[in-house]
Amino acid sequence: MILVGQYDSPFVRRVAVTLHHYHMPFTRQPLSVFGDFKEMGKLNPLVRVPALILETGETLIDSNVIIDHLDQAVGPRALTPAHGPERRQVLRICAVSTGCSDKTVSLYFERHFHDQKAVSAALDKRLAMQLKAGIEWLEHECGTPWFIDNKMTQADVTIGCMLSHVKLRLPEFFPSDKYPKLHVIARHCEMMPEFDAARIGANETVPKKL
Ligand SMILES: N[C@@H](CCC(=O)N[C@@H](CS)C(=O)NCC(=O)O)C(=O)O
Repeated sequence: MILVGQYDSPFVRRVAVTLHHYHMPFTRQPLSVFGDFKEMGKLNPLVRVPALILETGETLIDSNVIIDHLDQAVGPRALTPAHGPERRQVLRICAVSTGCSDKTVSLYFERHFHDQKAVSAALDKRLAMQLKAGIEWLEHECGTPWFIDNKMTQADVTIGCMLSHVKLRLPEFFPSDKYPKLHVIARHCEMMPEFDAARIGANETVPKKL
């Protein structure tokens, strides 16, 4: 299998961590949605990462779709429970966490690709409020040592990847003196070998201009 995308994307990274956790071998093509626009467009018309190219040649897009496929392949070892209230709980937490990543990407791009005076103050404020509310909700719902009881699930993987991305792009939204339970999850995650195997490389970044 080939995982396409850079690890500065929390969506690519949650797929990579999941693949490592399941001990599924893969290689990576760290294409950029900016520098490799044309090549990416052949894999996903929306020019978004991640994509996963299967041995059959079939290409899966969207981290949720890819993880659903990996979960089916791995069976009872899946990080997302197969059914019932436990599954709905993990999926709800993942939805808020990936939503936080969506808001982080939007807010970062709004600031990064505009001159200060061209940034929409109203949009900036709205995105900031949504991101803050998402992180606060997660802190409120969070258990210990893992989000749900004492077992790592896809909720933890997704939150760990979301928080490392927030720290990278918009660190003021995850200060060290707030969100104590989420800081524990973030620390636990980054100590795991599957997270260590999916660290962001020095070249995996966003260009200055579109
Ligand atoms: N729902 C998608 C979101 C993917 C996504 O937003 N990827 C970002 C990278 S962090 C991207 O490729 N953005 C480029 C763009 O939309 O132009 C998923 O879970 O995979």
